[in-house]
This record gives sequence, structure tokens and C-alpha cells, in this order.
Amino acid sequence: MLFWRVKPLDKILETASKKSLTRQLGAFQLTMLGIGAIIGTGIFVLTAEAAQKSGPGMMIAFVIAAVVCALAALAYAELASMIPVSGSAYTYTYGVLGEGLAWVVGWALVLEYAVAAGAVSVGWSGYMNGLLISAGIPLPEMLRSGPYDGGSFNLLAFLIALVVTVLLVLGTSKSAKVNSILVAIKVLALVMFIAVAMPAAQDANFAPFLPGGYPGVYAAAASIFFAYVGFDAVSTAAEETKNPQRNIPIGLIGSLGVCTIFYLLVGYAAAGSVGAQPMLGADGMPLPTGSPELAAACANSAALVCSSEPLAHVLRLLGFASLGNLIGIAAALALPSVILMMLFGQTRIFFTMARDGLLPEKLSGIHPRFHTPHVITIITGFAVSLFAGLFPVGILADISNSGTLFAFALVAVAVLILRRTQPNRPRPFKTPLPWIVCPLAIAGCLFLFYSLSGHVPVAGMGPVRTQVFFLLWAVLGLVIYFLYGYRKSHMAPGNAAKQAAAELEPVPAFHEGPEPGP
Ligand code: ALA
Repeated sequence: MLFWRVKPLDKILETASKKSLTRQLGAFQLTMLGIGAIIGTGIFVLTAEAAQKSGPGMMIAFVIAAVVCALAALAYAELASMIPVSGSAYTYTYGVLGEGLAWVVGWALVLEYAVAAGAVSVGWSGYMNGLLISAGIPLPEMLRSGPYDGGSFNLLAFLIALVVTVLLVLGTSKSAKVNSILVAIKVLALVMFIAVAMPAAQDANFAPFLPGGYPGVYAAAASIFFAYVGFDAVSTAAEETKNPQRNIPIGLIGSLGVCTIFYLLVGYAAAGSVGAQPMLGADGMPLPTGSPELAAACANSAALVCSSEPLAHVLRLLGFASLGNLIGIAAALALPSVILMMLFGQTRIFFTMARDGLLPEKLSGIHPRFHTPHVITIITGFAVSLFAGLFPVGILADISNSGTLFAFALVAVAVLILRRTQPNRPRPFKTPLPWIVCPLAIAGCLFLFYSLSGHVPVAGMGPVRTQVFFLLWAVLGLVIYFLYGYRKSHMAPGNAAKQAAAELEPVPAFHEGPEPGP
């Protein structure tokens, strides 16, 4: 019953902004674009989370997550090159599977983008607090983390999300120049970390290698998946790519490959130099991340798994305090651009949904002076700030992953359906071996979704598994859809005039350029 109101792809392409971008990006630029979008809170912060789940065996988790991402990326790139319009996975689903599922995907993308922005804000706060402590001007302990992490309110996470929101309302967007500087900062910080920590690695620190067994590795892979999200920036640049059939796969696989190698080296150096053993409970198994038990066990512990700034922490433990601070400065400078990218993506998805009539039109209001969708940006930004102030990074990353994995799986389904239903539509990039790659991508996403091991506190229900939270979120979304979007949709009978009017509206300036995410 969800397959109703399929929006014809030709209609989607027709109503998309009629921009014609110069094909100028080559394989190298695409790879850099991908690396810039990928490296963030995942490697800088969630390394501790992955170690708590799997111990030194987290390197296996890095590889599993990378393989699933590579498969999903190949599927994603086909649709991105066929339908290079805003709204990404939401729009593709609208054109292939119909409005009901498109709404669910758009609703899931809120988890991906908005919640990821919150996760990266918490990650940033971990490094910033570390720097303030080193500088001798620490915040009161209660304001350094949220209530599930041993504090009361994560003030800096709250503030950075607000600052980024203001920048977005003022019209700050990605600039290629700033992006390349930030890529250089992030890469140099990781190179320095590896160069300093790797020589201190000792075999003894790798035993036991898998204290949480393989289930721990799978749970770590499901969490560290977050560290690879962002590679899709490459596929969304398909329209601007020279020879996309060749360069898109090089950019995608290249950036994922480079990041995987970096992540493996960082994981090896961190675990080998100071150890990455998890905090164990009375049953001898790793304590769940984000739990009060772990927060209690970590009080006054110098273990890697307890740190909210693990890479800086490792260097400080090794006796290189000023290099640790340098890593902190690099993270503090570079992570806000990842928050900006995620919030920007969220406003774009909401904007597209409002233009389709599925959200109130008022939300797509454009500021007269700054030409930005200020209403939706302010509402989203404030919500993100609040949950960044309250929730631990691991919980937020797991929630974000649940939405992303769902959207990626549906994109792979859409690729297969379109291959059957519209085999002759031009495809600037074709997924290689689609009947093997797409089913594997779907299976990989489902497997990681199943392996998400976090618990989310829900009012009136206590902590629920991330998967249950995702289902609750989807049901809430469907209720809202049937109460509002189903009737108001521009595809609903009698609303054709509104659709025609929306199509005549000019596409605002913030629609320019490649999309930041799926
Ligand atoms: N991959 C991005 C990060 O790790 C989302 O911050």
C-alpha cells in the first residue's frame, strides 16, 4: 500500500533547477571532496566507543563498515548521476517507490542529518573541553557532558550547534578553498598521530584481541559506520564530473579506501600504544556504551575507552602533551564544518519535502535578505542544539546510523527496480554487477542495522534498543504523514494547481552546488 503516488522521474528532472554545471571535477578532486566529507567525529571520537565494544579488534570493525559503505556507494552513485536533483534519497524514492516510502525515507534522513549534526557537536565539545582543561580554564564538570554521560548538560555541544545554525541562517556555505584547508588539517593531524603513536605499539597491548567476541566487533562496526558517512558527497557531484563513468567510482572507492587505511593505522597505533581494552562488567563482558555503569566505571579512569577526546588523550598518555593539544586544536577547527554540512543537508531535505506539500509551506520560507531557508534552519538548529546538550555521542551516532542504513538500503532497492522498469533511461554512472552489488549492499545495511547495540532513552518507556527507537520514529512519521502530508501533498487529487505553482517558483540560491549527503 506504500507504493502510491510515484512521481514520474521526468517530472522530477523537469522541475529540478535548470542549472547546467560545467564538468570540471577529476578523480583527484573527487577523492579530496570525499575525504573532506568523511573524516570527522567518527575517527576522532568514536574510536573510544568502538574500542569499548570490541577491544583492539576494532580494526576488523573498521573494515566491515568500509565494505558495506563501498557497496552502498556504488548503488548510490547510479541514482545520483541519473537524478542529479536536491532531496537525494528522498527524491529517488519518490520517483521509484512512491510517496509513502519517500516520506519514510525523508523522515529517516532527519535521523541521519540532524542527529549526526548533534553527534558531531558532542564530539567537538569533547576536544574543546580537553583544550580548556589543558589551558587551566576548565568548565564545571556538570557542564562538560550530558546527563547520560556523568554530567548535567553539555554546554559546548549546545553552543557550537547554535553557532553553526546562525552561520547557516546568514548564508555560510561550503567553500572549496576552506574545504581543502580543513582536509589538510584533518589529514595532517591523523598523520602526526600515527607517526607518534605507532612506534610505541607493543604486542602485549593487543591481547586479548576480541574481549567482546565477534558480536562486539559487529556492534563496533555498526557504530563506526558513522566514521564513513559523508562519502556520498562524491556521488552527488556526478553532474560536475568529467567522465563520470570512470571518475565517480575512483572518487568513491578512492576516498573510502584512503580513509579506511588511515582509520586502520589510527586504530592500530591507538590500541597498540596505550591499549584499547574495554571496561568490563561483573559478567566479564564489555559494559554497554552510554550506560550509567560505564560512566561510573570510567570516573577517574585514564583508559582510552573512557576518553571523549581519545586521539589527544593517547598522545598525552604517551608524554606528548603539546602534540595532544595540537590534535585537539585540529579537531576543534575542522569538526564544525562537518556539523555545518549535516545541518545544511537537513534543511535541504526539509525544504524539498515542504515544496512537495508534505510539510507546511511556511517552513520553506526564504529570508528576504540572506536568501536562506531561515525558518526551517532555526527550528532544526535549535532542536539539534538541545539534543547535543543532552545525549552522549555514541547514542546519537547509532541513531543517525539507523536512518542512514535504512536510506542506503532503499536506494539499492530503487536501483534494481529502475534497472527493470526503465532499462533505457540514460545512466551516466552504472553500478557494476548490479545484481550482485545491490543485494550485497542491502544485506550489509540490514546486517549493520541489526548489529546496532545502543539503547535510546524514550520518555515513558525507559531505554529501548536503537532498532526499536527507529521503528517508533517511523510510526510517528507515518502518523504525521496520514494526518498532514497525505492530504496536503501536491500529488493528492485536487492539488495539481499547487504543484504547478511550486514548479514555477524560482529555486533559491542555496540549491546551488553538489549536495552534502544522501
Ligand atoms: N563521517 C563523519 C564523521 O565522522 C560524519 O564525523
